[in-house]
Order: sequence, then C-alpha cells, then structure tokens
Amino acid sequence: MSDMFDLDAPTLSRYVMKNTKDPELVILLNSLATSFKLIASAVGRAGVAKLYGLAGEVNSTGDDQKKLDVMSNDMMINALIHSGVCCVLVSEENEDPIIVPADKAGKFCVAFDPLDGSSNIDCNVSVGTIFSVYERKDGSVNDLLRSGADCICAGYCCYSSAVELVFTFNGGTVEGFCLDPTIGEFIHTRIDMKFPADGGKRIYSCNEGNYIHWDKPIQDAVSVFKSGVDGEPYTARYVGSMVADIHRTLLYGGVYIYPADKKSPKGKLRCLYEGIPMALIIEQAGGIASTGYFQGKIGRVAELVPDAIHCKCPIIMGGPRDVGVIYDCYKKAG
Ligand code: AHM
Ligand code: MG
Repeated sequence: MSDMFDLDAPTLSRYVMKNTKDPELVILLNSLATSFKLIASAVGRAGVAKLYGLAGEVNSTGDDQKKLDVMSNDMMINALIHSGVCCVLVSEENEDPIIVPADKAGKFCVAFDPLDGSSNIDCNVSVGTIFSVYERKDGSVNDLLRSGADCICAGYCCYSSAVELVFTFNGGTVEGFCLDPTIGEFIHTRIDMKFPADGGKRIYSCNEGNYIHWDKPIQDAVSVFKSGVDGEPYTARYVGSMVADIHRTLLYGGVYIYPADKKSPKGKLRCLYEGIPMALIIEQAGGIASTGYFQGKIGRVAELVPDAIHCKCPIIMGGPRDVGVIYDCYKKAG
C-alpha cells in the first residue's frame, strides 16, 4: 500500500534549501513556484472559467493582451512583491519596470514573461513562464540590464500535459521538477539535465513562414536540414511557444531558430526574459545558444547586454551538430 505514496518526497523546496545557503533565494523560488501553481490552475480551468480571449489591452511590445496574460502577470507580480525579497520587477506585460515599495523590498531583481506563447492559449496548446533573477546593485532597472554572466538563476515553467519547472543557478546544473497535482508540490524528477551528447533527434524548429525574410545562410541551413545531412532529412517541429519548443529541444535534441531577418532585424524574442534565461539553460545543459550573425559577429546570447528592458535578440539554440550546419552556411556565405 505504501508504495502508492511517496514517503520521502524530493520536493523543490528541499532541493533549493540543500543547494543554496541563501534563505532569501529559498523564499524567492517558493514564491515563484506559488505563482506557477496559480497560473497552471488558471490555464487548466481556462475553458470552464471563460478565460479564453482578449483582455482588450496592448502590452509593452504592442501585442494584444489575453485575459490569461493579464491574470498570470498579476499572479506573478503579487507573489513576488509580497515575498519581501524583490526590489525591481520587469514583466513583458508592463511597459515600465515595477519598483517594489521600500517596506516590502529585498535584494532580488526578477524579469519574466508570465505567459509566453499566449497566441496558443485559446486552443489549449502548451504555454509557459520564463524568468531570470539578478541581485540588486543600486535598486534601479539598470540592475537587470546585465549579461547572462550576472544572472544568478534562470528558468521556465511549461504548462502542458504535465506542468514542469526547469531552472538553473548560474554555473550550476539544470534541474527539472514536475508538479504533482495530488499534493500541489513540484517534485524533483529530472536530475542534472543534459542536452543529448550526440545532438539527439534530427529536428529543426522555426517559423518557416518567415523564409522570404531570412538571410541567405539561414535559408540555406534550413534547406540542408530538409534535404538531409548524411542522407537523412530532418523532421520539422514548431509549437510556436518558445517554452515548449526549447523544452523539446533540450530533451530530444535538434535546433530551435528564431533569427534576425529583414522583417525583424533584431529577431522577435525578448533578450532579458526570453533569450538570456533560455540561453543559460541550454548552455549549462551542454548545448549552444547563439545569436547567429548579429551586430557584426556571431556571438552568444548569454553575453548580450540588453540596452533596454524589452529589447529583442535573435536566437539559435541546439547542439553542436545542428548549430554547426548553420555556422557552415555563414562561412560559405563569407
Ligand atoms: P509572446 O511572448 O508574445 O507570446 O511571443 C513569443 C512567442 C514565442 O513563444 C514563440 O517562440 C514565438 O513568439 C512565436 O512567434 P511566431 O508566431 O512569429 O512564430
Ligand atoms: Mg508572452
């Protein structure tokens, strides 16, 4: 009978308490986990609670806000402000940074996209939250305009057939936690996650509808994937929710591409709360997170320093085998 129940549950709280000596970081991760559970509950009840559709507002980057975007944002902001350990918050859904009132302020600055992939909400396709955490320097928004090297914790939570939180303390391992709905706790289910050593499944993942806007090397690389490397054509997979596409890439292998192009010269995805946190996860799991050719060179996403809280960056994330195909196409193009 007892084997039906976990007598020694390896919870998120236990992992965080064991792996950081910083009690405020424990509080922060618990507050984030609470907001992920609230968001998961709202996403799961979206149909019956009539949460599909637009809220009637436009967000920081000009996108129409969905009802669930607004709710998820409020859930995160409230949880983080009342945690007592945050001083500056940046959300995709708020044009300006949120400065936490002095009586509730602590040492962390948190950037987040509360519900990424929200164009998928109304048909119940996977969505997710992405976050990055920095430590206060002067308590202003500049504390967040730093490269990934200064990020102390980054991760995402995927709301799908299961709810899964994946995060890393910078310089550490990548760890995965599934929400056990029977006890309402995140349980440590993936230990020291690694990008597949051999590159994994041959998958390319991009919005190919942008093909005519792409630079030639990206067009060429996608043609190589389609016609086949070593005689084996790649499979195309694109959810259109970055969290789901990156989670699959991390687990199965392949390459995820949202490049700079003629339509979006800086790419589409936001540097601070989409690009950098995902780059840290992918790199610390053994993959490559490249900008492709951007600002005169091919660089790492994690070394970009955002020049504004909502700035964008191009993204090519995958293993050496597949990112190498794209690099070869850049070389050939000269
Ligand atoms: P969002 O933050 O407004 O939801 O936009 C980000 C999303 C990513 O999740 C996804 O990878 C990308 O936009 C999809 O863009 P597109 O529809 O251009 O393929
Ligand atoms: Mg979003």
